[in-house]
Amino acid sequence: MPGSNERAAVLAAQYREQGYCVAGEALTKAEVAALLDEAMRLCREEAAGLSGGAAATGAADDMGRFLAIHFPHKLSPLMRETLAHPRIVEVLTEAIGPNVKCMQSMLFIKNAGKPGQAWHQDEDFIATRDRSLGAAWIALDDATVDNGCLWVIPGSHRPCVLWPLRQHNDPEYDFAPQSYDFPYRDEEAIPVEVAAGSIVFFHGHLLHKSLRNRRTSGFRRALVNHYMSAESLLPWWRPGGPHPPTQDLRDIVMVAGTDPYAYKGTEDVNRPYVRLEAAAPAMT
Ligand SMILES: O=C(O)CCC(=O)C(=O)O
Repeated sequence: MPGSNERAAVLAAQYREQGYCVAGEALTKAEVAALLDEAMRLCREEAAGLSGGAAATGAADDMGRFLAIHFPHKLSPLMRETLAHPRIVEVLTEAIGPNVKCMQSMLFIKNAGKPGQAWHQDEDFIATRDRSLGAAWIALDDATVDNGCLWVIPGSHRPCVLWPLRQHNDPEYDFAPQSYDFPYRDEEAIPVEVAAGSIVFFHGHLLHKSLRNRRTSGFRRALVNHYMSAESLLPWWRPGGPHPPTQDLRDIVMVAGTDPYAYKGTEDVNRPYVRLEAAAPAMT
């Protein structure tokens, strides 16, 4: 068995080369079960009261009526702790650098029948100044082609080009805009099927998408956290702020190393909200 340094170095090399890598069995069954309990609690006790949540239709105890909850780490101490899970930090510090901050989490519920998200690159939505954005996508259920796993185009991060984005009407996907006019064919895309407890790491320029959950019952849940180098400022949208954003958003959580901008302090401005398949909140 490789040590954690060796294991992380191999994964980070894949991340750099292919734009993604998979850490299998990264969370224990008990850790996954605790996160699922917490996901259930958020859906039962918190989601309906969040922005976007009141519009959800369906039974009040049905977690499947929400497509996703954004910023769950602001509602759940366990999800906040998970931002800095050792299996995440060991890979990010190899792939991004020694000083890493997190600015976003998303809890995808994706019940049977719910849509996926069209081709996109995360740096379109969270622009870093040094192209250091990366995601840790934690599978809370086995993710397969038929329940809507991630699809990626390996190597598509390499040119570091952000391809054009447009709205779409494809019912396979939710409202989030779609990248188009990129020089890759659909045949180059591969599904990333993983077991619950695995973590898929992917680069902010990697083209990726997910399809509809085609099963007749059951969820495809994932907790997705976004990270970047703490050396880069984060000119990200803030509630009530200018468009395009000009300031350094300090609504961040350090997960490794030291923060060169610690003297600025931190802030708590982004509020958790619910994402439904058709509603269009300001961010994805
Ligand atoms: O999990 C999904 O369905 C989509 C996740 C995704 O595209 C992302 O986190 O950027």
